[in-house]
Amino acid sequence: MITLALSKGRIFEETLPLLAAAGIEVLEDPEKSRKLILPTSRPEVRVVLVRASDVPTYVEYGGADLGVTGLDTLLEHNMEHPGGASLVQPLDLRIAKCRVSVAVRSDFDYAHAVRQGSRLKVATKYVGIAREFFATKGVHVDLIKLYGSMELAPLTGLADAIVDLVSTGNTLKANHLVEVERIMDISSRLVVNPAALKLKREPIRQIIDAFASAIRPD
Ligand code: PRT
Ligand code: MG
Repeated sequence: MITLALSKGRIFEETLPLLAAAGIEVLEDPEKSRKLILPTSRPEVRVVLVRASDVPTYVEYGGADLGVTGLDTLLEHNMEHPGGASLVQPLDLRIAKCRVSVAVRSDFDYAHAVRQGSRLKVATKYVGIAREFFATKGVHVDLIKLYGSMELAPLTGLADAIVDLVSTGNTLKANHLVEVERIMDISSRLVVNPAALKLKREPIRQIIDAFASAIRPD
């Protein structure tokens, strides 16, 4: 049995064409079914649905043989679990693209605050990425960990800035926030458990090769 960990939503949707290239069709719609283990058209392959931020954990500890996860989630996972068994990362799937950026209220003078060497309050789900970014820049920050709705933090005075994912920029605009720094570009990665890759080499290689052949260039 080969177990693939996916999260519902954009990662699931954008992985479907790659699965199709591997001859794998998921037999149930996760938006309609309550099942967390989904059978596929290949009896030896199943999909498990987990929280996006749990995909690296499932694959690292062997709850799944492989998974699809955003680079944001993968980097943050690796920073929170140093010394964890390293995941094999054979492919950039070029799906679920976005960027990690710093955003502030449109009336906040970020450049001035940075020049002044002010201490910035930064709210984010990406504490590891944010800490490294501001440390490299030489900006002192107080990091406030949030689990969602980061956009609210500058509007309520909880923080001066946020570090969050941006794709179209519409969410920032709707909340009167502006992007002031682009930290990194993000896409989703295939991750594989190293022991599974050894034990189930042939079937896993076949899936990696099929995914590779189906990656779309920009
Ligand atoms: O929701 P949950 O807490 O379970 O997990 P999650 O939010 O991490 O999962 P999900 O499915 O929302 O995101 C999974 C992955 O998709 C992320 O880890 C990214 O790698 C990738 N991705 C790509 C995005 C976006 N684009 C994106 N736009 N993830 C989230 N967003 C959010 C962003 O946080 C912001 O709130 O969409 C909003 C901004 O979108 P725009 O288009 O208005 O800029
Ligand atoms: Mg989400």
